[in-house]
Amino acid sequence: MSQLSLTVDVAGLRLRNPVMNAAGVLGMSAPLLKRVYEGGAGAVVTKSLGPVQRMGHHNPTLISVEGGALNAMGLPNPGAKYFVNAIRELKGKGIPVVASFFGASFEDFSEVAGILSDSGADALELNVSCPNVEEEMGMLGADPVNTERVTAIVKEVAEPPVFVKLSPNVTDISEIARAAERGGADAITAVNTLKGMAVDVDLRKPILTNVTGGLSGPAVKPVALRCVWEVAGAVDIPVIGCGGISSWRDAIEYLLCGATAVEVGTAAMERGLDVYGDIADGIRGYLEENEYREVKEVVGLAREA
Ligand code: RRO
Repeated sequence: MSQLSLTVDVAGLRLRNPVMNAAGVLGMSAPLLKRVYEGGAGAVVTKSLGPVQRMGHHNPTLISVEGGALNAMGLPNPGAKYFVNAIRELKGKGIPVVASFFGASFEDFSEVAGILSDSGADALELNVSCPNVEEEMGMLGADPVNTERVTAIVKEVAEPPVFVKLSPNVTDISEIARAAERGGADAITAVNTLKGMAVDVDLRKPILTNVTGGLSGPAVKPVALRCVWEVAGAVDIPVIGCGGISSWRDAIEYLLCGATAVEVGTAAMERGLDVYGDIADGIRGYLEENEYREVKEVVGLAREA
């Protein structure tokens, strides 16, 4: 029998394999997240939760574009308090839960982190990188001082590890990653969506009601991979890779660049929930074929020139 293990440890969070769903994708209810886990994910990540219920932007909020999808959901969510029961339900089934969250003020970030910490979530993912809202501090993570401050505020109240999810829409992501690390981040998730837009040539108007949206899917992979490369070279905490992963090969590229685990979003919309197990199986096959016994043996190998 093979000794091979897909288990990974992300800042103390032990996962049966390194593949999670990306926040926002299928993370709106306990039954959907349970299906993500049954599809083979190592842990599930919730939609970003805020202090109060939000309806989000008006439709259209999600469209297909060449090479991926463009979304401007606008942080629709039921509110962190309301989602606590869903988190407990998942925990009751033995499913590791990463609770993604945001705030419209520093006080909000602290309050929501406290609620989600008390819910028993296994990790918190601090979203400072939503490209689709302005007044709600979506892009707090464009600034290193704010990133360090909000991370420190959240760390004061959070019991479980805190992953800080960064934006690719910045000049120097390494600087922001180092700021999060200084604030006490336990891991960095890199990256959120790339800001983009699409125009309807017949209506001669932007397609999304919000005008701009976040680009995800295969088109963003080279950019997101470069971000992971830079972040992994800049900090000593684990990095979770996210952006355009739809096959085990994509996932392995991220691991080789220094990611300890990965998140998959858009591919699940196209391929269904088995994509998580398929990618995990593919990682297993790669390790087997190359005679590795643990995922961590390949993490960062492309960096060793
Ligand atoms: O809800 C959204 O519009 C959204 C969020 Br919170 C985010 O972090 N990233 C994204 O592409 N969309």
